[in-house]
Amino acid sequence: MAPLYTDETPDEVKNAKGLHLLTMNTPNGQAVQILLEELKDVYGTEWTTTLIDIMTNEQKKDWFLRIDPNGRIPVIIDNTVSPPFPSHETSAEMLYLIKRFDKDDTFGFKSDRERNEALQWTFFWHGSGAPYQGNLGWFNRQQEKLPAGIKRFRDETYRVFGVLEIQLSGKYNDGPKEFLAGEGKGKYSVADIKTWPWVKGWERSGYTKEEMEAFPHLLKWIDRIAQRPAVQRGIGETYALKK
Ligand SMILES: N[C@@H](CCC(=O)N[C@@H](CS)C(=O)NCC(=O)O)C(=O)O
Repeated sequence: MAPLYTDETPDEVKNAKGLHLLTMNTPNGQAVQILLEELKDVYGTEWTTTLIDIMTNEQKKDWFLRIDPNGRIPVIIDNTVSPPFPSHETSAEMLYLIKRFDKDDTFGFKSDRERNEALQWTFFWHGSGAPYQGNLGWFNRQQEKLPAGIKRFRDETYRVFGVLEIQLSGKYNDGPKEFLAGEGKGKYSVADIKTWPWVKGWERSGYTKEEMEAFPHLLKWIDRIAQRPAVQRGIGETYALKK
């Protein structure tokens, strides 16, 4: 089997003994950072971290592509198994982490029905949330403004915020929910952790307070999750690039 690490691989990556995270403090990075911090609070899970400055294109180098052919962060490598197992794509990484390290299903579910609900909302954001909001950011940052591109992704992102609002308001179900998946008021899970780092940035994405007033349950959900110590650590200083 081709080796995962080569001479080019940074020492802190190839010498890592346990779980190792390659990340940058972006919404995708934060999803995995938060889950690891949550697992630490419940089970004492340990890992080491390498911060990748994506602006330098380190993630496009050969050593990185060997670990993640997509050349993007975040990536986790489980060095506790032989050979070491790399996982890319936030949602796949989160599902790997809960399968291996969340034995009590604290951030997942025991029942098939609820587990599938969590998958639906995780995939919803992976496929229909993050790409829209990410592209909105990209179009917003361009010097040359392309109104059709901005409008397309602005409208779609606003629409998917509305989908989350429908779910959290429970208007077609049994009343308001505190979290996206799970019976009754729902339970904080990987589905919320996947979604929150993006949606919390609505202001940065260019939406006004007035526009967001259409989503009162979503705004409360953002605040509810922001209170968690693991969430605050997961988006905090530890993950800031040291210049
Ligand atoms: N679908 C991927 C997206 C990962 C992604 O787009 N990561 C961005 C940062 S948020 C990145 O690495 N960008 C650098 C690049 O495109 O080279 C996931 O969910 O993990």
